[in-house]
Amino acid sequence: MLDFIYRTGWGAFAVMLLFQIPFLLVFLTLVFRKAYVNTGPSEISDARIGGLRRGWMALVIALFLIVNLVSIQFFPAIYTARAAASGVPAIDVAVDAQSWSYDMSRQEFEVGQPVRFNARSLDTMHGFAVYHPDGQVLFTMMLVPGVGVSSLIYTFTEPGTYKIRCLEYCGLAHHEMNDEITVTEAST
Ligand SMILES: [Cu+2]
Repeated sequence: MLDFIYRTGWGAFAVMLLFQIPFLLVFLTLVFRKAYVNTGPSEISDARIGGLRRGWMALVIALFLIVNLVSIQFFPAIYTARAAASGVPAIDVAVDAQSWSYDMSRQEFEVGQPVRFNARSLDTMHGFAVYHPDGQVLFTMMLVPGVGVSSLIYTFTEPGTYKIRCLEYCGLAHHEMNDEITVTEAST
């Protein structure tokens, strides 16, 4: 339903406005008041300023904790650790990225089957990003040459054809560096 905010960029635009406009308005109001309305020393007592400051800090800390606690489950390291701890064996897939293609040991999976992508780059910096059939990025890995294999466990929840794209600029044919994964309904 909200896919258009990912596809069209309106989501990013709205976030930018959300961050810019309220802060700009508060800043301009304060500057205007101090410059033209009340040019004398502050009339607010020190105690009240201290209270405002503590309240503001408490709000910032609460927001920080809430945003992190709610979103942490979407971190690859967290869902990979969860999948590993669940006891369901993951299927290992070797992914070798090389300018400008991927060599994968397997490209067909079933819904609900944890897949451990063991990816590395054989030459320069590459990305390994998996896209949902509707266009959203599910996860992306940055493959740095020389650091060995990076692993991530992902469990597909819907059948379809998933696009893979490189999201690290890697040379002239970077835009051609893509592949596909096919996910089918669970057979059991
Ligand atoms: Cu690339």
